[in-house]
Amino acid sequence: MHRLFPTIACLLVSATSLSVAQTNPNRMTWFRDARFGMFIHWGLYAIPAGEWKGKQIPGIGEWIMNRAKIPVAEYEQLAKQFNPVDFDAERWVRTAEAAGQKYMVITAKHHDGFAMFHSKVSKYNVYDATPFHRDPIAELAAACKRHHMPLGFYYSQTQDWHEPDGNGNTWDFDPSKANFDKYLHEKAIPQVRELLTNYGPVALIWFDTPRIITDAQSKELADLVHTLQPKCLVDGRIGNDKGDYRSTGDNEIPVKVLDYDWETPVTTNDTWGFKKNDNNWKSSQTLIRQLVDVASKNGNYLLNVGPTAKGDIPEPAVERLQQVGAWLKVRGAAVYGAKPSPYPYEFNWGSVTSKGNRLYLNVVEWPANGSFEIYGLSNRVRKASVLGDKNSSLTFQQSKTGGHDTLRIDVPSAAPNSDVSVVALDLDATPKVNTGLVQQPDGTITLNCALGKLPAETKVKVSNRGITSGWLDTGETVEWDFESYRPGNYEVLARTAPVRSAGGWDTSQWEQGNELQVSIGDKKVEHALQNDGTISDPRNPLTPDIKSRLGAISLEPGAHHLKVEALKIGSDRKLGVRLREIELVPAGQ
Ligand code: FHN
Repeated sequence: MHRLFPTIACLLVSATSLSVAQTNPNRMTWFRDARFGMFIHWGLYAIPAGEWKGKQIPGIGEWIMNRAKIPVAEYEQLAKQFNPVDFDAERWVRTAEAAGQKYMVITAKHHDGFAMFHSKVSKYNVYDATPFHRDPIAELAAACKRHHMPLGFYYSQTQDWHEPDGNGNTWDFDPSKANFDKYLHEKAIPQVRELLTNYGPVALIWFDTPRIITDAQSKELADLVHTLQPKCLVDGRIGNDKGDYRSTGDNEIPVKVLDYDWETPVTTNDTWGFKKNDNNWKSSQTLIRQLVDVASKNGNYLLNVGPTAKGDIPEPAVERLQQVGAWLKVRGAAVYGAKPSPYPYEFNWGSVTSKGNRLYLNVVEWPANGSFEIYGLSNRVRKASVLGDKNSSLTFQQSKTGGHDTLRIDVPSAAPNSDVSVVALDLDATPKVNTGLVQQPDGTITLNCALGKLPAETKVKVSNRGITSGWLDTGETVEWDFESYRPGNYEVLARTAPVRSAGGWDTSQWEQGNELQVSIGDKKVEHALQNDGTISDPRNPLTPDIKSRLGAISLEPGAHHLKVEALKIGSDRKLGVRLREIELVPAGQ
């Protein structure tokens, strides 16, 4: 059995006292412009591809060792079979390029502890332990260099199921005996040093699952990276807030524009590492929509592929990447180097990106009636056109009715693109919009918890996706100010989310019985949450929400204040109120 080989002296770089931002403020520029990258999960787990000893193992493919509790001695044997004869680094880079991806990140070492590069630190690596006897990371680095494609390395710094001192393997080793600091200094740090020394300029190191890593250890790692390669970025999952940018949860798209640099890793199907029976591919429309939505909120979209044990990126993934690339070829201006939406909230019809005096309306739900409306833009519009159509010039009207700015654009009745059509607006100056919460042209008023106010003293937290947690007490509240423009009766709907279960997000981890009161001034409705229908969120399709009708309220046009309060926590399972938003929908709509 290969064991940890501490053959390289651990020369620890002394911690610099300067902060990251002070040493290299421009490190982020390329990343901000790129917006779209390729993530590659490739390792020994591609051989079992989700099946062990004839049994399908639930969960993501690269976790098979953990999920099936495969002993190190058995899992190691996979190395002897690893011979990806189809691997062609050039082809992978060309695939990423054709998809319009501007950087690539590959698993140099995942939680299984197997290095996909020629490491001198541990013989448990692709060069020494397999019949392949090549260094795919070196080949990929060379191909990326030829194509000027920034390349980053994923490195699992805490979990290492191959090592007694690494974190996570409880089936071979006794965690109480693990010396994580020894592991960090004898394997992780020396291997990160190899990656940053032997493969040319590294765009970023993608650490993952920080778990037990301490503040000092995260800092030591980040300092090592920045000392060896000052331009190399460190992702947010290094832990303890020591990254150059923040990482969201897997497949998680935040609900609002964030004023810092961030990235979301996203699967093309459900797994990261190849799994032969996972055919739950996202449509190219979903991928394109997510990409522009992420850009509209100031983020980067790192889209994963899981190559097979032979070294091929699965065909359904390649097809989708080509479709995304074809879309970007025409409409990339709305994504690359784009700044986020000036509106803080989401639109039902799509998303907004911006660049200088231009706004891009990225429309998924193209209006059937030939008229597209948006409120709250106070600039003069000089021109409206369909991006990608040189001859396009759309007529439009701007008005100030009922005290609010309305832009109405006459659009063709058929969507210019079946995935996401982009309308470019040339403005008289940089975009100026009403950032308050307002009724939308379709009549709906959406009040997401991420944009609401919580009391100064509260146990409730709001996630990136705008969902409350820790709401286990009555009396807790969320409040919003908003403006409505149309008089009438409105249905009051609560949208709540289940808790994640072992199998992912499903509605089994949701419970009814919590009772909410919604008040707008002296008008009130109250009702227990019941399941009136499941809605899948097109931005986060893996995560269903549940709609509950709470009653109806009449509204006059004007400024309003809405408060939602828990009157009863009827929760036996103590899942609490997982409120995402209150929606007001014109009655009968
Ligand atoms: O446990 C890993 C998982 O295998 C995969 O690498 C993802 C990618 O973001 N990260 C971890 C879970 O969040």
